[in-house]
Amino acid sequence: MRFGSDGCNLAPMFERKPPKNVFVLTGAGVSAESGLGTFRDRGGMWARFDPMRLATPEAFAADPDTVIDFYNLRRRGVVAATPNPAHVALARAEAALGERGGRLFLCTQNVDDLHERAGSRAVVHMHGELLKGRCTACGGTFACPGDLHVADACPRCGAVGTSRPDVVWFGEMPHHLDAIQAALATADLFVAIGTSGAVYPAAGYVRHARAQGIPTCELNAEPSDNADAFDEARYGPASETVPAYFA
Ligand code: BJW
Repeated sequence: MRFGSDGCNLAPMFERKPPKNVFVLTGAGVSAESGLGTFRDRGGMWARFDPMRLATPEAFAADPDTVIDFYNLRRRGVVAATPNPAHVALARAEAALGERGGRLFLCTQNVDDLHERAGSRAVVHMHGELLKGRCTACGGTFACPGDLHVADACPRCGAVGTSRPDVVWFGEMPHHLDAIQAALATADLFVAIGTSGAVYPAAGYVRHARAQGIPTCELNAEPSDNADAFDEARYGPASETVPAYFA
């Protein structure tokens, strides 16, 4: 990894002090080239389906079967997908930073497991994980590699009819917010990859980073909604920009 050493492609920003604690925020764009649809691109998920009927607790309460079916379909897509060079580059960057006593904090909004399958060790899923179910009675989570059914019994407490996908819907509190805030507070570089900057609180993290005076960079197919908050931007497919940035 040339990150901060001679020939570093981040020079001159890091000539004097290479980044040690890198905060990476990923979104649907990082998995687009693995064949998983994004949400807000033309033809994206929320252009075809109404998120208020599929991705809110109210939608689930009103029509659990439709919501569960939507996520069962998505889960099958995730299981069939494979990581792309962007996922692999992030896993390598995590290992390389770790070897020199640093840390890459990988905060993903994605509910797929492609970062893990590419070799990333510590992935923080702020919007949950599609391959897990959650019991609304005991709050426990459980592995869910196949279809989920509303009538399934919770494998932890045995309650029936209380299972839901372990994903974060609009109006719900994202997961791991304390760990994310702590990592943001100690980061010396913030990189956002493949996210439109449309969904909060994640979309606000770049401004936290800016307020701390650390460099911020976006790697995206096109300028995001908050592109003006970044010091640097590289536009193109994540499978190319991410390996080049972390080379
Ligand atoms: C490529 C590419 C390629 C394509 N290479 N790039 C202000 C503050 C706080 C909250 C709010 C607020 N204003 C409004 C809210 C409420 C709401 C919100 O943000 N609404 C907005 C729509 C306005 N937020 C919430 O409700 C959140 N909870 C919450 O706020 O709790 C209270 C709270 C208060 C204060 C502090 C903390 C908490 C919960 C949000 C849950 C989002 N859930 C979803 C669904 C998850 C399950 C599922 O998968 O179905 O999460 S919605 C969807 O959007 C999904 C994503 O994780 C999320 C973000 O989308 P992402 O990843 O950015 O995808 P896209 O499609 O938008 O963008 C893809 C990008 O990639 C594009 O730019 C492309 O160009 C690019 N791209 N191909 C590189 N090959």
